[in-house]
Amino acid sequence: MFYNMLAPLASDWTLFNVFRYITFRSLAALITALVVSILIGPRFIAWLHHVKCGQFIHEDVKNHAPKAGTPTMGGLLIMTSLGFSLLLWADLTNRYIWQVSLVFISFGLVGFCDDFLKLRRHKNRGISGGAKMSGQILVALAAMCLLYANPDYSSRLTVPFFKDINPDIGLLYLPFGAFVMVAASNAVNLTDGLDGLAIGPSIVALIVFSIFLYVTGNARFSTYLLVPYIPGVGEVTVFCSALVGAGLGFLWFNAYPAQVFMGDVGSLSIGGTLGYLALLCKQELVLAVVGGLFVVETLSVILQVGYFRWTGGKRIFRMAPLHHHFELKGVPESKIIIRFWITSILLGLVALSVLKLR
Ligand code: 57M
Repeated sequence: MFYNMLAPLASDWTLFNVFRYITFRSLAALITALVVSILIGPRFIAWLHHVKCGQFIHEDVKNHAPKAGTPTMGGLLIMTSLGFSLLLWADLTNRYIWQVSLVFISFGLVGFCDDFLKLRRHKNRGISGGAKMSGQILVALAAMCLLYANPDYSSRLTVPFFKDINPDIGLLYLPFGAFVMVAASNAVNLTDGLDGLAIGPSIVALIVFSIFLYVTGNARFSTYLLVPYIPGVGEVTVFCSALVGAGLGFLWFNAYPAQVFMGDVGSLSIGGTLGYLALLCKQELVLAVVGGLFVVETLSVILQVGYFRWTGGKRIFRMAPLHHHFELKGVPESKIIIRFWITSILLGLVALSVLKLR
């Protein structure tokens, strides 16, 4: 709103020029979302308690018992502060801002239905796995159609560290892109099992993608760093920064011991959006590096379930996803969380090196 209202005044008052800069608005968007979520957080959590959004806790991990009744659906707090910040600082005429916001809201809606039913039904039963997956696929395919129809987006893949390898996968780019989004959405959801475990690495990935998006939307930087130039997409940096702010504000309350969980409304929306951001800056494969922690958590589940079926009941890990394995080995929750964060920061730095090493 500020961009659309104040930037045109720059011709009369040069001071208003700052509203044109993506960097200035990104910083402002981050601070706004962070402050808003910290300010409204306590009331919001009290409201979640009031409407009985307490989390059902499984009995198989004993040290989670004290978490019973912690309100879930904190993703709505992230959504509110993100929306407020975007309305103030984003260029509301930019199509990518609307696309990425729609992706965020639509994945969030699928998660909301699941959370809502889990709370209202007996024994934590949400929507069926099939219905949830269909919802995610539908949203992802719709988003991919928008990208595919956009002449600025090619169906070529960017391969990290190899500037000359750009395979064109043609129409397969549609299902491939949808897979990236759905996989990212579920991977973040699987990781969301300890306080701050999902939001920390998500923030790291968002910071990395905000840098990629800024470069991709800038003609000079993209030419210098040999990444595809896509006009207009740099504005999504403002979205990423606002989400970083909203995520940090959520972490304020989700930090161990958590006062609120994000719920599927938070994990599915953040994960699906991370997938879309990777597609928007044409760094689809870099997502597997920056989101390496999510990949490892998901692989631990695939391996565990596969091995369990193959051997008729044996396990590789004490329990999957991987964070439960460490918990059952007696590693304190806060230690697991911090170590996972450190790993994700390292992976974020490796992902950023893609910009220069090729
Ligand atoms: C949801 N949800 C958390 C919270 C959060 C196939 C199988 C691996 C699926 C997997 C699964 O259901 N994963 C997706 C994970 C739950 O958190 C809620 O869910 C939202 C995210 N969707 O926002 O609302 C619990 O996680 C804890 N938590 C925190 N802090 C947070 O900030 O402590 C969450 C957020 C919360 C809270 O305790 O109640 C979850 O873990 O359920 N299933 C599992 O992960 C289960 N693993 C399993 O069954 N493993 C088997 C399989 C692979 C055959 C095995 O290894 O043998 C475990 N889930 C739990 N206990 N809770 C089993 C043990």
